[in-house]
Amino acid sequence: MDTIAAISTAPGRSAIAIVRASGPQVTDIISRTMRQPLPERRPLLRWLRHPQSGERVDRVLATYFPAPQSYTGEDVLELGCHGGPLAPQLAFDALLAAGARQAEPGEFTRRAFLNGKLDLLQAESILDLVDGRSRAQHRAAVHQLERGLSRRIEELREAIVRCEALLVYDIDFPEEDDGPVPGWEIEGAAREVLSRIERLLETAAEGELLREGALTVIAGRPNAGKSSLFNALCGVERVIVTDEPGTTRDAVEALVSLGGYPFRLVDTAGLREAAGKVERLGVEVARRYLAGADIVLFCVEAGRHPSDDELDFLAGLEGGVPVLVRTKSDLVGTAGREPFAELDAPQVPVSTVTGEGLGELSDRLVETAFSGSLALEAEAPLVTRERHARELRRARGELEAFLDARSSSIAPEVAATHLRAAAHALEELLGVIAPDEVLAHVFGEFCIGK
Ligand SMILES: Nc1nc2c(ncn2[C@@H]2O[C@H](COP(=O)(O)OP(=O)(O)O)[C@@H](O)[C@H]2O)c(=O)[nH]1
Ligand SMILES: [Mg+2]
Repeated sequence: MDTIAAISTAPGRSAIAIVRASGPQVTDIISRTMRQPLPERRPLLRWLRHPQSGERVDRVLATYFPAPQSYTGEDVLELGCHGGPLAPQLAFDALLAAGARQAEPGEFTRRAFLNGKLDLLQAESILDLVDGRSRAQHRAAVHQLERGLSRRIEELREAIVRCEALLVYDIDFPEEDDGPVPGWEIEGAAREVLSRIERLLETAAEGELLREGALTVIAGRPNAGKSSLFNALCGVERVIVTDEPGTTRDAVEALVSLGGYPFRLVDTAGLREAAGKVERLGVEVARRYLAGADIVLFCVEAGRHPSDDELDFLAGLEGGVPVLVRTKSDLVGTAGREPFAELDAPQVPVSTVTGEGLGELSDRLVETAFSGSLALEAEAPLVTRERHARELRRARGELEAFLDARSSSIAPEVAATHLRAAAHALEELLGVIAPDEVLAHVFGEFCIGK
């Protein structure tokens, strides 16, 4: 095993930066770059020197974590050096000159995983913590780091292994019809695991949304107030707003956190040139996003009744759930805010001038996109990645095949192979068994230094 090093903090001007190394040569690197040895697990100020020239590189806060009590489970050296474009780079160069090599993306965490410091689900949660941009995603990631999902998967796996054990008994003593384990008990246990897997799979769609953000497409007639709404929800002046219809040239996308939940907000592209159906109706919409939309925020000025064309557009929506925004509510009195009886979508009067209704709108959006996670208790595990859903579906398929086999005349030895395969899928999910390509995929998403 060689020794890796990386700058672990983001580049740019900053008070401090962290540079670290992990591997068997760490003590050697310490003696080549510092004049005095470092005690274990106690940060001390030291001059870091270039191993060849002996030149002082930086005064650093150096901590030595001996294996196995470190992030990676190996010997680790962590340097808090000065930030900025140059100082961390020079400290890093000194570590390379002393025998380390540049770490691959995610290699520290990969080593932690291989040394049993964390399982694969925890490793993924670290990625979510680093990338997280909403409170809800952060909460799910912390829970996953605490092994919330891991524990649930382990329980399911153990339950399957128990079924296997009961079945082995059945195989060994087939003539004992009324032996200590009647067949229906094994099948009942398998059915119970199956339904728990299904419940977990039900969280997958929203778990994915928590990571990706709910795709929310703003639509409506030119001048309805779409770009103003986009800006108000983003909290910054980003999109050009004018009285001139059709000024938004391209689709604009922003990831925003509303009520602690992530939304991918999309404002309308200029569709003047592409005269499709939507255009003929006089409705602007970011069409290339529409098919995948989770929510369509439809803007109609307060006090104006939606035209038949607009109602047709809403009725023709295939994917996104409509939420009607009665824009420019500051321009009308109470009569102009009356909800349209013929629409059963949520309807919210909003003014980007006074701020009226923006809070209520964000509540409606959270309810519309994340009703499932709102209903879950805070500690319930969520399935957050396609990889998780894939392995759970595989386990589900094998359990179904097992139950089918048991209800036909298939030999118990053959039925048992389905239980083994179901357990195997959950083992891959945890990373107990981790094929290289799975690891490459998981850790390839990390940044260097993590
Ligand atoms: N009084 C008032 N005017 C608004 C409000 N929202 C937008 N407007 C105005 O309506 C016009 C069109 O807005 P814009 O956001 O560009 O509409 P878009 O074409 O749908 O993107 C601009 O003059 C805005 O200043 C609002 O809440 N109250
Ligand atoms: Mg616009």
